[in-house]
Amino acid sequence: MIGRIVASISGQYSISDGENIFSAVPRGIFRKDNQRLMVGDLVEFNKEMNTIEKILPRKNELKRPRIANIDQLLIVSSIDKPLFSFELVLKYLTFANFNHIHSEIIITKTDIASENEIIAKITDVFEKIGVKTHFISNKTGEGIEEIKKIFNGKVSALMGQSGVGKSSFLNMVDPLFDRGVGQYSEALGRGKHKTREVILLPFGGGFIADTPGFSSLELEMTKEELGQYFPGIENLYTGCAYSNCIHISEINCKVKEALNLGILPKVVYDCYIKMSNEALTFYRR
Ligand SMILES: Nc1nc2c(ncn2[C@@H]2O[C@H](COP(=O)(O)OP(=O)(O)OP(=O)(O)O)[C@@H](O)[C@H]2O)c(=O)[nH]1
Ligand SMILES: [Mg+2]
Ligand SMILES: [Zn+2]
Repeated sequence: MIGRIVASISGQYSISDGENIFSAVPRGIFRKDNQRLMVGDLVEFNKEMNTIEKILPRKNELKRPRIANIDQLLIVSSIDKPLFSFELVLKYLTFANFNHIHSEIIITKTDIASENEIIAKITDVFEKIGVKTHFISNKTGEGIEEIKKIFNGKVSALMGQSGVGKSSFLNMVDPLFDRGVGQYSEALGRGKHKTREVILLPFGGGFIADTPGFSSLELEMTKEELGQYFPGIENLYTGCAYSNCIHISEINCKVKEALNLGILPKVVYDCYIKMSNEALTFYRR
């Protein structure tokens, strides 16, 4: 039978065939070939022997969160606690683009936004660079009904820092998910890493992955790649005069032109420059 791995706990895997959940372990052959199973993997399994026989080819795989075969990444970020950061969200968006995975943004905790300006600013910036943004509150339920349809028939993964409300959000989508919810720590400026494992939860004919939060993400990209995948720049760079333009001091640069015309938001360009300074300087072979 063919099924999808939805969870893994110390060498035991839970497999969904779309209706039922089976428990199975990989056959010895996996260890020999050094093949490692991932949540999201489509596998051939033997339901009598409770063994996983084969991994089907993956359409994509991510290291962080560790998951395979997803259709979209939903980047979750809170307005406050932890404080919203354009830099972090743009980094996650770049990561999604680099992996050729569609992404959208979910902004949580609108109920504790001290002013509406930040919501207006976030809306404006991401609208300008063509990324869809959803605003929700897991406390008041604002925006929850509207967002549910984006999950239909897709495998989606939530991604974002600890404490932004990924698990809380899933409980709002379906209370039966019964996800454990952690606490925001003022001292740490983030949550306390409540969710420890990636798990796929069935919803709307597809799945939604709850994932552990993490703050540091190494993009491991060259400066050239950063420009190719950075949101807002990815559609402009081919118009630059120099094919290896990194959009800082070159002449006839489409990116700088868009910035000066107000088409490309300044905050996006500034984050790009900051990340460009941190990016790898060597060329990928
Ligand atoms: N006011 C408010 N608090 C929220 C909202 N969403 C989540 N919280 C709170 O934020 C804290 C962290 O929520 P979690 O759902 O555990 O966050 P998480 O993103 O799953 O965190 P990790 O599992 O550690 O990665 C909890 O105290 C929640 O009650 C929201 O929309 N509004
Ligand atoms: Mg969680
Ligand atoms: Zn340029």
